[in-house]
Amino acid sequence: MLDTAIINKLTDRVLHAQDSATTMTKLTDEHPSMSIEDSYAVQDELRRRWIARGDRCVGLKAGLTSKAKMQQMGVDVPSFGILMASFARPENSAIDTKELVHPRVEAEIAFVMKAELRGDVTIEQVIAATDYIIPAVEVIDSRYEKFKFDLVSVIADNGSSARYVTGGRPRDPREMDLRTIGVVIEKNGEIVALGASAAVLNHPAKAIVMLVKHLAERGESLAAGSYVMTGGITEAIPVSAGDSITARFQDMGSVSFRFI
Ligand code: OOG
Ligand code: MG
Repeated sequence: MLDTAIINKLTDRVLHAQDSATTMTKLTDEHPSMSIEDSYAVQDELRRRWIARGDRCVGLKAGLTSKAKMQQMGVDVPSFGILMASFARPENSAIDTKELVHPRVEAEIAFVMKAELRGDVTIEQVIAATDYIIPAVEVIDSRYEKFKFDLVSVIADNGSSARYVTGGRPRDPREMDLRTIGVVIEKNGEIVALGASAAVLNHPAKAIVMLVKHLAERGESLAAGSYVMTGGITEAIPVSAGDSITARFQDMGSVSFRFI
């Protein structure tokens, strides 16, 4: 385990890259012995700093949960990250690319929890603890050059998290087949990616089963009221200023916004 002084120094570096929309070299280049545990320690310190700035933690994200994403990024283990209130943008808003390095968009199913989950839970328990599910688009923006990283480095960069937009229609997960929700992403009116929700670990609630297990290993639980993004269903789509994005979710409406 890296010592606290090094974790703090690495957090400075990540925060600087995120705040200034600049790239950094992979943290593992300088610290080849860095572990996944160290990366989650950097996330803890990032959260502490964001809260000290007046931000609020609204939930968590799972990433690298679909084959399309794992293949695109060359990583085969899910990652988890923190979602702060300041990352959220309203539907139909304009997202400023000057604040980002090389953004990409991902269509995801988000869960809003109504009961706490802790330890080893089943998909059925996740669904019972869910208030509603809702369409979401995550804007990821790796702070690593050329969007290239390893699992340890990407976790320390909070899973490339940058912005997210939630919208469409909230649905009761007990009224839907969560494996067969069709999703298309349109960029400037053209379909650029499509898939179905089972792409995420055969069932998007499985991402929450894994998240809760990860939290338990760290002595934490998933709090009631948490907003959780379960991971991109398709590969992520690069975007630039001028692009309009609409993600359409079967029986759940759509989420639209643009980049300036
Ligand atoms: C890591 C984050 C992946 C997802 O939904 O799979 C992620 C990355 O690809 O940069 O958020
Ligand atoms: Mg994502």
